[in-house]
Amino acid sequence: MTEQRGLIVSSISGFYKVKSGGNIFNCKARGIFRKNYQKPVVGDHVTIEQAGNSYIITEILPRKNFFLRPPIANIDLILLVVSVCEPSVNYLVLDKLIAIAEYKQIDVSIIVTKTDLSLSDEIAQIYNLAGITNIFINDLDSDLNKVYNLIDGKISAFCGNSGVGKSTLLNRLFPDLNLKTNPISDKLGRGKHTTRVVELFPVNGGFVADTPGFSTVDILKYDNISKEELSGCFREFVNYSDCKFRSCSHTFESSCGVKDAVDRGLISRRRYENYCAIYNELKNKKHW
Ligand SMILES: Nc1nc2c(ncn2[C@@H]2O[C@H](COP(=O)(O)OP(=O)(O)OP(=O)(O)O)[C@@H](O)[C@H]2O)c(=O)[nH]1
Ligand SMILES: [Mg+2]
Ligand SMILES: [Zn+2]
Repeated sequence: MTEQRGLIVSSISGFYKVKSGGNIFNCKARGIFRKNYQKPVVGDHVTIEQAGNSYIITEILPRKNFFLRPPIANIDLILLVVSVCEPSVNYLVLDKLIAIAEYKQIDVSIIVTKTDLSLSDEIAQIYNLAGITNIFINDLDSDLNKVYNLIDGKISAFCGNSGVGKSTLLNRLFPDLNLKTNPISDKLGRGKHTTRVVELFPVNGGFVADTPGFSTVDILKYDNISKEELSGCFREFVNYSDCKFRSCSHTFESSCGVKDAVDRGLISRRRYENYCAIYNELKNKKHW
């Protein structure tokens, strides 16, 4: 049997599409993976082998990084998509996602949609101060070009709340994708969870992943960041960590460089408050 290498581009209830060379192979995973609590995910580099009329995934090659939600591996860039309204930005969720990306040392940027419906300087103010790239998508080619430049040659995952317009944006960037989109629900003002699975698409100069939307992020369940590691996941804090106490948590201590920077307007108060909220969640982790 000849083995060949490929990249998992989709996964639906135990069936995988693996891109190898110019072809797509429909595969199932070898039974041994489940026994070892391993599960191939989209973005995995794998080896596949023909077995009769079908193909099986025989090995998952080592991962550069891994996300449980959305389930995806080997990402170069995470694009966190938020909309100025319908639904409006949940900054706590956004800062959690940024922290997780920083923890995994994956490049992260923010893309802002629905700027035709409402104006918001807040997002740019907060994240420029933090040094996190944020792109506002208006009906201009120049804005799309900013995104093309960002994702060029990379494997990029578009992530964010349901209904913010991830699939719509991907369709604008790459009209051939023809992804399904849906208006948000009138009654609840929430997205309809239109995209159901993670899927990776080869595009000019890289791969893009569309992912299902979500509304909450449980950093405790999905990642093992310790409270001591959290301030390292807020990149702008690093410049101001000249605190009196060596192991300063930047929450209750006196003579804290981070708190001082917040008071002087050098760190966004919003980011800082979310840091404290996440810190407290992590602190209380043991209790349950
Ligand atoms: N006015 C306006 N509407 C937009 C914009 N982007 C997306 N929408 C609309 O928002 C709705 C939701 O868009 P989708 O692309 O389905 O959202 P999604 O993020 O893929 O949602 P899920 O697949 O559920 O996670 C659709 O009705 C889009 O037409 C925008 O920039 N402006
Ligand atoms: Mg979608
Ligand atoms: Zn401090």
